[in-house]
Amino acid sequence: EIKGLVFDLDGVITDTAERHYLAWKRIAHRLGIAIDREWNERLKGISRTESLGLILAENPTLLLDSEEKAQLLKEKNAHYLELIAEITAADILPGIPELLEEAKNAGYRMAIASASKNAPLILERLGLSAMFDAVVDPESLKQNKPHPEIFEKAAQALGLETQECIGFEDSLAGIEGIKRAGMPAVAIAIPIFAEWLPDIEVAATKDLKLEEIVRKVT
Ligand code: B16
Ligand code: MG
Repeated sequence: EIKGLVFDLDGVITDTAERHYLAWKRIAHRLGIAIDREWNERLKGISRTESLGLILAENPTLLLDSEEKAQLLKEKNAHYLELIAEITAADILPGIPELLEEAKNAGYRMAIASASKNAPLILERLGLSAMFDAVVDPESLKQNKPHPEIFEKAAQALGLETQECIGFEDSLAGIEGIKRAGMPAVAIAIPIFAEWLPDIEVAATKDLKLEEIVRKVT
């Protein structure tokens, strides 16, 4: 029986994925590396440090020391914080407020499993902090997505088995993590799949229908 819902944040609850992309694009551009939206798919759900690693790998002749890398990480986050400075409840993705409300009323426990260290701040700005019973601290993880740890911890924080939860993700790394955790997975707006397939696919958050999703995975 499904008793819990575990949500990714960026790209699922709110469109911060686009802002992460814009912030990274600026950093990449400065390094003479061109990235586009399609290339950016691989950064979704990936930690800040690992994201920089993937960008730098695009130009192996660039050799940066750890101080320079730390500086770039700082700049990326500063730029990202600028881009999210003005977000409000109006930036919650279409259909999400209704979905969360319906789930809450139906008694589902809900958690956030986001790789973002900015997740608590963003939830606060969206006015959604009280909606969730748990927010996994990404700093507490030994392994990042696509490892299942973050989803296992989310279920644990809700006092549930992973099989009792449904995971919602907009990233390939996230879908893999959810499936490896033993949870049914709902993919939102993911253009291509690799090895791990979701149980349900929707083109956009507005297409998420809670009852239908729960019915399909049980
Ligand atoms: P931060 P999610 C992830 O959040 C983003 O998808 C990814 O693009 C970002 O680099 C990562 O969080 C780390 O974010 O720099 O704010 O700590 O999709 O797992 O909610
Ligand atoms: Mg995401």
